[in-house]
Amino acid sequence: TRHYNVVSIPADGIGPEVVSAAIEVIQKLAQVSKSFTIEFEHILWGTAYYKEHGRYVDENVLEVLRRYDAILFGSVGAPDVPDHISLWGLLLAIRGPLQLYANVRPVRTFPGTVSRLRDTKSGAPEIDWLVVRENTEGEYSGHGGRSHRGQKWEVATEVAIFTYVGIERIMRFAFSAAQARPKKLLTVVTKSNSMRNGMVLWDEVALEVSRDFPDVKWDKMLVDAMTVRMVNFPGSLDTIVGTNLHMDILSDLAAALAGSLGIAPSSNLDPTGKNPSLFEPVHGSAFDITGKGVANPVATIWSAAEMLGWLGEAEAKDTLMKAIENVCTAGVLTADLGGTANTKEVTRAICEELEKLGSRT
Ligand code: NAD
Ligand code: IPM
Ligand code: K
Ligand code: MN
Repeated sequence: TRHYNVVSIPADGIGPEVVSAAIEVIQKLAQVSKSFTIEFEHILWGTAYYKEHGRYVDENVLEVLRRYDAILFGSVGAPDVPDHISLWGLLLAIRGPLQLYANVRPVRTFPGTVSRLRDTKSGAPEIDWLVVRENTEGEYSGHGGRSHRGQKWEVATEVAIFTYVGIERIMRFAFSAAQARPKKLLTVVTKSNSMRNGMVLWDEVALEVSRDFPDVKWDKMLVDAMTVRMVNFPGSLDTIVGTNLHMDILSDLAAALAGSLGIAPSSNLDPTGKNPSLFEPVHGSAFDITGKGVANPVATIWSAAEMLGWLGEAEAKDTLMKAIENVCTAGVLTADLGGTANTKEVTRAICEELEKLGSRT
């Protein structure tokens, strides 16, 4: 049996609730599959840590994280700390410096969950997309500044930085991800009509990289028109790639169209394998439901399944995905999906389903 050491950073809001649900499920999976063992170490970086120590993470944050095979993350952000402080203090202090440049966000309508599109007259097919988000540069470069603070003539800049190296590596990742899927279809999203520098470079690099993937059908969309296509012609899309900010926005839209933000997973990958990759739900701290025990744990459980797949446990990942789908089909759903189950009930149902699936093999 293979063994993995994973660091969990539950952090803020519903983060601890959904991360502990995912850990419970993963340990059950390890128990029934018998093909791997896994140990979770918890690091309590987050807003409570910040209030005590004046910083969100320890100074040797990268060195600490590199001791593990993977990172399971919850959410950071609290009502009483400005979001740019908390996010740059913790999550964005990891994604960029660890060069987790590919943020992969699969979006699927599960059986049993109600897609926002399912009952439209267009006969919209179910959604099955792979959103690939550039995760280290662009609008999130952190460059910019403010001058004449507090004056009527104050100027603030937010500089989007796009590099050839940064675009080329995410484009190559997206083309090969598209190639590995049955439809072999990639849509490159930009805004190269109004943004005449970085976005034009994105278009040029897409064309260049496409020549190495002759079997991938690809097209280009402007991000505004893309929102319409996602709603009206969801079946025309498969793999989607775009900038850090554009895909941040479109992945929330995609999650809502597929059913709920509560089921949307993400992998923050270092495809070179030099650094541990980070897995987390797409959603945030969800202040409105924190502490109520009603958060949907599926997004984090699915993220943990992606983590197992990334670590090489493809069979265990498939078993877990099957268990999640069966539980959804059976109607054990949290309120965001129209159900009445709470976090613990969904978690327990998935664990019970794993026992059933395990005893059949
Ligand atoms: P959010 O994702 O926290 O919540 C948006 C809405 O979705 C809320 O109504 C919430 O209740 C609902 N929701 C989210 N996850 C859910 C789940 N698992 N089950 C059921 N409902 C769920 O977004 P927000 O309100 O814009 O952000 C709140 C805080 O979280 C902010 O501080 C923000 O910066 C932070 N945030 C962090 C991350 C992250 O750590 N990766 C991601 C997004 C937002
Ligand atoms: C996400 C979140 C983060 C992002 C925020 C909280 C910084 O919205 O992971 O989608 O914009 O990347
Ligand atoms: K998150
Ligand atoms: Mn987001």
